[in-house]
Amino acid sequence: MLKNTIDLNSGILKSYEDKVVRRASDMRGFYSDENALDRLIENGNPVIYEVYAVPYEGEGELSYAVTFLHAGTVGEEFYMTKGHYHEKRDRAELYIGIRGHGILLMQRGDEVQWKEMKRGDVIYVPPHWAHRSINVGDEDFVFLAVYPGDAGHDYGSIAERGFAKIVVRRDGKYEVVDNPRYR
Ligand code: M6P
Ligand code: ZN
Repeated sequence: MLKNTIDLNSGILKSYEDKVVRRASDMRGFYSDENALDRLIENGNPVIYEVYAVPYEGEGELSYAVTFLHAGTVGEEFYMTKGHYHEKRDRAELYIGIRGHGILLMQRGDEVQWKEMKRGDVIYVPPHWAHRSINVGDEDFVFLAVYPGDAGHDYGSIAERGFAKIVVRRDGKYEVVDNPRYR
């Protein structure tokens, strides 16, 4: 498919091949407050995010995806994606904000960086940096990601250790704080 269309108001991608839906129950181990996550799972197990992807998996190709990250918190931690390293660590990624208000949290070793992301913002994730998006707004946070077709997703290290920082709601605002469970 050489041409596709994104409705830049909604973020809806006209054609896609893969759809991934992650509910609260798919996020076990990723949030700090496990009791809050259990309560959410018992309380309707809401969708946290949806990813609509057009993969081209060969070396030298580019895949892309639109993610709809819904608004909410698990305990005091904002809804977020699992986050991943690329299996091929030296593969970069480009994020483009479409709507809503989010943060892109990046980590390499113990070094952490984060950038606010809104409509029109372009954020470059260099090779070797793990990345996670977080919705700090009150509506969906929607963005486009473009990444090398052979990058691959490595969730293991994030599942085990988490990121060094978490993003929490305090006094109606967001704060990036040390992750008490970071190993
Ligand atoms: C972006 C891209 C995708 C990724 C998705 C959800 O669209 O980085 O590759 O799958 O976000 O993030 P995760 O895979 O970490 O749950
Ligand atoms: Zn990636």
